[in-house]
Amino acid sequence: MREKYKNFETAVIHEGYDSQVHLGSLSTPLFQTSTFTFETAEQGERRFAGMEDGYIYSRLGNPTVKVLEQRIAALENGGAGLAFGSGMAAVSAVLFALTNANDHILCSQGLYGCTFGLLKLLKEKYQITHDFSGMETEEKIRSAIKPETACIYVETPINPTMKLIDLEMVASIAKEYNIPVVVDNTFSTPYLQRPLDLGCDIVLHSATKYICGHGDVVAGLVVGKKDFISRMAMTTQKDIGGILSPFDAWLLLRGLKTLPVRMDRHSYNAQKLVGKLKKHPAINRVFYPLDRKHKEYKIAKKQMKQGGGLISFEIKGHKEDAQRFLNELKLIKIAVSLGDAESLIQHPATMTHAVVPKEERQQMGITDQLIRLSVGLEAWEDIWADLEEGLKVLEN
Ligand code: LCS
Repeated sequence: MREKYKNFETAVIHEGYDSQVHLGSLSTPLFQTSTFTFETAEQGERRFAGMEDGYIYSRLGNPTVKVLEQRIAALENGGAGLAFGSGMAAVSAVLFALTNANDHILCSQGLYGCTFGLLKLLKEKYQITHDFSGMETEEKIRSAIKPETACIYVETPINPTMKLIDLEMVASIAKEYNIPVVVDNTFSTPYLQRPLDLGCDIVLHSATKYICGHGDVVAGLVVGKKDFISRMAMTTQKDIGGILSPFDAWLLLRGLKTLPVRMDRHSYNAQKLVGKLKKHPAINRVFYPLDRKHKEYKIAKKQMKQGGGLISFEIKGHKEDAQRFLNELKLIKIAVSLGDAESLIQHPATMTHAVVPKEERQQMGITDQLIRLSVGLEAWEDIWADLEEGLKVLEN
């Protein structure tokens, strides 16, 4: 892909759109329509039969959404893309497409809370089982693969522990067994990490986060080989129906243009804050991919361009101390979600990962002391001043 625009920073602005076929409109036109008219009944028949290209109904495709799908496909270096009404709509459409009743899914040791919830649902309703693995070594991956393993599903960095998975290693083993590897690339975005280039098969996003970047859309994106994406478009998207609205696609196209600039700034701010947090006496441990002390620093170096905008850290004390600290913050907002211009902070054990039973949560590394910070685009000095002031409550 990306033959048209070699550089990411250019593709993110131009890919998939030609202003000259839209009356010269610089901004992608918003096709805010549910349906498309046919010139004749015969034309309608040909479109439904797939004998003629053209739009039919916005659940089956929309020109504004299409630009976004082509753009993300190019940025991830994949064959085709598909947009959804939320990250979870994207995750569920992919898992429904890849599995049958009684199959097995091998997962990274740690996943976003609702993805965990979806796995539980698949198990209860269709006996689709799953296992978690740290995937630290080839042996660990091999021993976790079963004859009925239908896919390997990983987040890296993992939400919210910031643990990493070696994508090249997982992909090369999965190839031997002919098992597709799905990567949730939400935390990194294609600017920092491109799983398909490392041999993985499908990449997905909660586009609600960095792809949007402005906290005003809930959306999901999937990129993979053309035939897989076409199959999904006609089954687990068309018939389950979790599509993206044209207006939200338009907002995502606008947000996406500044992705590289934003990610550079998020990463820079995060690096500065990691240095400060590590030295603070009220903090036990800090987790950030490109911190030299990170357990999987080598993996981060190998597969990530920069460390991104998420930091997690453990405070000294108990759950109540974590909550007292959050309550002291003024600039940084207490909120789930991430990847916005505003710095956001949350307590995973009682918020994003509250649905995960305590024992499994602890196996994943989500303690009551763990806090996740989504570093915004503000001056890092102001973010640090707020953190430092808030941390004082733990010193008394
Ligand atoms: N994958 C990851 C890694 C996520 O962090 C999220 C949402 C999703 C998928 C689902 O995407 P959504 O449907 O919300 O667009 N993560 C959230 C979080 O950490 N805080 O709030 C939502």
